[in-house]
Amino acid sequence: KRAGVYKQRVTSRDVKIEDKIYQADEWMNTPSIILSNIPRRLHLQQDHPVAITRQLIESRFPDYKTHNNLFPVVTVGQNFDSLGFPADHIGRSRTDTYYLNKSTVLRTHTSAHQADTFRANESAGYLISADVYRRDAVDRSHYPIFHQMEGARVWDRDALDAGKSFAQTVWEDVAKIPKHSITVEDPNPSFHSERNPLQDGHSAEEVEAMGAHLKRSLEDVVVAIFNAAKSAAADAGETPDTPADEPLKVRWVEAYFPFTSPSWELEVYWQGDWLEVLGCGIVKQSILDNAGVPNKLGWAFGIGLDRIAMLLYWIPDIRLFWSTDPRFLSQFSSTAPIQRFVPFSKYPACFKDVSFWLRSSTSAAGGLSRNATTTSHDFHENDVMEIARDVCGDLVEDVRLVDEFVHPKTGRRSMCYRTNYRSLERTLTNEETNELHGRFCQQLVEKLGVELR
Ligand code: FA5
Ligand code: MG
Repeated sequence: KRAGVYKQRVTSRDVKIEDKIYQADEWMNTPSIILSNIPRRLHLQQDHPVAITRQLIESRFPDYKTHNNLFPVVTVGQNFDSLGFPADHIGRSRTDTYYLNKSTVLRTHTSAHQADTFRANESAGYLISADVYRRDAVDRSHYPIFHQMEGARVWDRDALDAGKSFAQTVWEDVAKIPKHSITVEDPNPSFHSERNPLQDGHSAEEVEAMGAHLKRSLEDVVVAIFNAAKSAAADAGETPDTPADEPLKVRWVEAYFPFTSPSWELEVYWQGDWLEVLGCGIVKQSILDNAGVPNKLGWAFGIGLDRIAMLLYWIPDIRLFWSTDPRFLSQFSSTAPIQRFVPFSKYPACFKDVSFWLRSSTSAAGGLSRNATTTSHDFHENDVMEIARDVCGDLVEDVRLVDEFVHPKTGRRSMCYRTNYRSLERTLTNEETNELHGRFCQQLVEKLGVELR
């Protein structure tokens, strides 16, 4: 047994997800708490804030074909290979991605459906909204299941009107996008030979035009969202941190994705900070070539719906989306104007620390597990996060590393994590938090082989 690698339910057995059965193998690392939430599909739940956010964005792309029911289990080929992820990309590791078996994962992003959707070739533009799954930190803005919307738009080089260039055709479409008057910072050139290169076969004029269409389309989305948020803020009355008349500020920054070039991210200035809301870029031509549409060129974006919904409604904790409490759900309506979420009373926090020695790394064999820079060879923080989720479900608000040191003589590494136990719906009893914490510590020992201090 490989030391410390978090191997949960590694025995060969069937995993049933709705009406489909998958054969698990030693790559299986998806806990039942994740599997049991797959049917929720919050982006389709009537009057759920994630669904309302999806509908608001869809309304800005009236001619795009929507796909909202794509199944979350995909192949490694769909999630990574088809998009040009290198074989050693960190995203492929079992510390970051939920596997059912060596070749089957829960999609980590909606881009997993890009190649298939381009291949189906049903429309010039499409939108895909779906639940996505990532092993990640535990805090108020991260949850192992969240929702993305993928969007893409292509133009056919072989189907241009007589006498019109590709770039002219695209610029005419740019002119159809509603104008806005917000402040957009976009200090970088549209592409850069080293940092953000053009692809072979794409001219500067073509990429300038598609980049403009992409950026104007997404600025339009952000304007629609923030206008809705601002009128909700105005309804709620001005507060010092949220002046309703504060102008919206957005900026474009250079980015990198294996499946687009050039690539950008859009950030929004919100409550004193720049917040990343989406990634996008010019689709890699190899993806369109492999999808049987080599004559098409276009752009794609991926936006986090939960994050947008949190901004739109002022939802303070991402766990709330999963609540079935009517005090939460009754506050949202797809037909009424957006109104700011009114938190029901905040229940007390309960902090508990756990300190432990990591297993010495001499027994680590490498291989499947990846290493966080701050930890020893066979330890990954996401394993701690997942044990917390597994034991505590939504009763854990936050888990963070508060101390770490290496013993000067033995070379062993000690870590201390602080867990905040808090329910969104009620006050937890002392017995309950003690019991949760006890089980959390015990699972750390059993699953990670650490030694409690
Ligand atoms: C992607 O997932 C790319 N597939 C996006 C893309 C699509 C790029 C098409 C180019 C073309 P990223 O991991 O940055 O990229 O996630 C995209 C968005 O999802 C983020 O900007 C953010 O809004 C949201 N997001 C990412 N991680 C989380 C998380 N843990 N919780 C909530 N939202 C998240
Ligand atoms: Mg990102």
